[in-house]
Amino acid sequence: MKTLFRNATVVNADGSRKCDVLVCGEKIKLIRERIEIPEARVVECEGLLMFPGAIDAHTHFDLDVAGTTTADDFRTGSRAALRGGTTAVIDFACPNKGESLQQGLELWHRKAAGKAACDYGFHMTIDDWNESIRGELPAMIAQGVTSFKMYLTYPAMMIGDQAVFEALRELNRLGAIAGVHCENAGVIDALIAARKRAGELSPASHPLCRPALAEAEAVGRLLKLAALADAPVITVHTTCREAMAEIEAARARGQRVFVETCPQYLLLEDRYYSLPDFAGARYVCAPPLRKPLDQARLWRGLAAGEIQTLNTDHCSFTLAQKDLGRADFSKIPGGLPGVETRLELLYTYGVAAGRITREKLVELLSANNARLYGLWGRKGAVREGFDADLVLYDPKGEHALHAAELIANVDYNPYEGFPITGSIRQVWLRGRLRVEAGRVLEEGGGVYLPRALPDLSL
Ligand code: DUC
Ligand code: ZN
Repeated sequence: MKTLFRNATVVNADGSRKCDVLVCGEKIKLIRERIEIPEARVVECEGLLMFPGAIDAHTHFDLDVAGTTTADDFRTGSRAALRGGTTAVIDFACPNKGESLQQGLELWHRKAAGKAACDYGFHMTIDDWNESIRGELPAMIAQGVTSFKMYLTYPAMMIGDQAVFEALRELNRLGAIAGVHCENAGVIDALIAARKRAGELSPASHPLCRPALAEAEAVGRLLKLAALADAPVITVHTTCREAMAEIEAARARGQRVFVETCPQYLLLEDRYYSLPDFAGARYVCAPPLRKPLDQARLWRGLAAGEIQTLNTDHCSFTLAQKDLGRADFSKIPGGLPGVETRLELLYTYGVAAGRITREKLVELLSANNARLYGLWGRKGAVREGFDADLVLYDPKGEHALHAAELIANVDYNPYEGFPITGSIRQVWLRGRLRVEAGRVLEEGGGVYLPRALPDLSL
């Protein structure tokens, strides 16, 4: 099957041009100013932007958290991703306590296989460190898992300094990389205990127990461990000025640090935790939402290339699930939905608002994720030979975001009522039209993406 996209404004990280794009089967075959193929089906793209499919390198589908399971599994989460212009996700596989990485990987394959509507890969969580886990790393890499996750918080998941140091060193030796959740566990536990003793049990306590400095302390510690290990590292869901200062200092020492942030840290604020009627619970996530000055710092970081990727940390819960913490904020399952709205939000509040260029949008959502996570050559650009993962974006018109329209398995939208500039007209996955005007046309169809080693030349 040949499809000819006519008169598209193709936007890549390295520039935009108006041209025709020929897709044959699953791949982009030809990009030229004018292409004539009489037998091809023609998609007229005049007035539309063509972005490469977005990659969301931070999702949590079908994950057990705080005594419950995320509302979105691979079926609902990946459909929502596709509807939002994301054609590939990288989800965090996590072995059950005491099980091997291989068992964790097989568990995640079972969760995703046959259900995913977009393509998918896995990071692997290292929540324990011993010779057996060290010995499994080459097999993970051979199976296309080339990035790993470690936690400096959450008692059930976190590992100590020696483990982080040794793991960073070993991953670097193998050419792989780790993303690390940075918050100081001891400080957080002490602050939670104090709030509980004082009977301050509402969601308003949540950000007070996870202050920006507790994140920055862990970022600083991680970056020093990474310097000692002589290893590159990724700080995931980075939220605040203090953490950015630690990153600047590490880079000034000559370290390679890759930084991720998320739309919620750019667009939502910590004052939401004090909303009446337990509404603050819907914004509980870790790290928590911060202040407008932090948002401004992150926007500046995106524009200046200090932050390389914008992913969602999609970890959705229904309002009934958030209610598990009605009597105690520390029991509210942490996480927000976001996989469905990221592209439109970044287009609106980044590109249309003049904070970033449309090429930067592609860099943040597609190109850098593809390079850092070993998908370049296949994903991340509208280029000859790459997968025909294409988003046709109509920059005209306005609409507002509403929970009722989301197809993710959630009954609220953290961005309720946010105005959006333009809209996603179509989403193509490997040469197949999969989303049209907000409707997902087919179930399933996503394939596993074994990933190459990271390209650290971003
Ligand atoms: N933070 C969240 O809010 N949810 C999932 C995991 C995490 O780190
Ligand atoms: Zn996460």
